[in-house]
Amino acid sequence: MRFLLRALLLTGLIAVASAASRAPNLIYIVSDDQGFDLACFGSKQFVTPHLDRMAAEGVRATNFYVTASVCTPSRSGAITGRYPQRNGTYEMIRNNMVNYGHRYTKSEYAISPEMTLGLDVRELTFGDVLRTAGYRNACFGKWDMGQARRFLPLQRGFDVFVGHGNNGIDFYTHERYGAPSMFRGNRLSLDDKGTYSTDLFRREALAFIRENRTRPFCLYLPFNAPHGASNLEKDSVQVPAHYLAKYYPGRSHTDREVIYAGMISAMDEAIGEIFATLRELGLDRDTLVLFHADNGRNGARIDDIRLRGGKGSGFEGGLRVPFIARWPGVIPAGRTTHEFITALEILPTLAAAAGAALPSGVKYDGFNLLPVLQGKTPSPRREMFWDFPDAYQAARVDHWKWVSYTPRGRRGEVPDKEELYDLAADPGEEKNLAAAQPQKMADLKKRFAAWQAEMEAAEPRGPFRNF
Ligand SMILES: [Ca+2]
Repeated sequence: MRFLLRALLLTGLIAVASAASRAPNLIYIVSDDQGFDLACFGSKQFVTPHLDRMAAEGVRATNFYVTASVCTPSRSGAITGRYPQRNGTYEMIRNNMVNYGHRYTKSEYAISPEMTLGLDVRELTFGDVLRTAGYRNACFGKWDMGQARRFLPLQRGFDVFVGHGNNGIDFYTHERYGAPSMFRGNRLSLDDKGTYSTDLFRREALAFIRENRTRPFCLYLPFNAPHGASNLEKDSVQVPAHYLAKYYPGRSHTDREVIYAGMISAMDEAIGEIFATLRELGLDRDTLVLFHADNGRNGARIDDIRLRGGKGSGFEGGLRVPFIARWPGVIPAGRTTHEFITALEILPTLAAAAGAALPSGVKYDGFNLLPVLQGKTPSPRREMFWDFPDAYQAARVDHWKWVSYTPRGRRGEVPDKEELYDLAADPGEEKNLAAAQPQKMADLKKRFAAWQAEMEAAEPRGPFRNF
């Protein structure tokens, strides 16, 4: 208790401690390739009653950004609390240039990037940080930080793991390019082959909550939904038919958008069961739950798109995603915040809620979000930067956004485009102000160059940098 009190004093969280009766449970849920496709964010055609209820009982954020518009570097930023360029995992960890339908042999897969690359083992995850405060940590879902043993969650601060270490799997066979990919702990397991992966992660999450109901726990639940399958023909239906039939009775069940929406509804139902279990066990008020998408929507054109671009792009539709936080009694219900916040804030927020001190000697790029979510202080964040190889560079400084991108092909083959937007007036990035505001654009490029220099000067880490 003395340790907890000291840690709370250090993190300035006495107000939180008096509202919560014990060290809170932490549940951090991530969806995969989901844009603002939730009814509570205005996409009325999506059936997401449980996430909508979470938003009604908590805070919804409209200006939350991830660190990249693709899976791996987005997740590495949140897991470590550090820019991907600092932690070294700034690109995808995947076997590039493989067509759908390719099947690896076991030995061929064993030496491929997906098996040999991972998040630098010197990096600390939020699991590592929470352990110092006595938390029991689980990860169920898409780890995506490498799948050689040294990269798997049990070696990275987590006590329990069921999921896949690579970027994407078939939701039923759990294979990627023909390679079995579902781990139980450190071992590949075929025990659950055939079980829809959203159902599998839900089942494991519910069991973990029950088993640990008398002690503080952290449940990291990175769903692979609604990401497409990675090793099959592109049109395979990766969701149980009853979700399609229940929610979209009038439309074709092979319609890609209907499948996408059904996958989101299956995930939403799983999240609803988690909340029901928290209520049943009396843990509802002792649990902080965070939810966001890892990047924007992948391709599917659904009629109420309001942001430009999607997965893989430097525009808002790739980088800005839905975020919801709920902690009854600590975070007010029914609030919407328009403050500028990012996934770099996740680790410091989990640590602060837990009363865990951040490790000394580690440079973090974010801050504790709780006072912002509570409406007590404005966000201290003024700027954010992105740099994805061969695709885009971007900076947001206050409400200004600079983006440089390759319009097609690979970077360098055609001239990059450079654009400037005033997000306060033009969140859809439709009115390019580059010619009208040359000084503003120069200012943003200068900030980007300074950030880039800082990243290059940082201790080199990760699978891609040459050191
Ligand atoms: Ca993703």
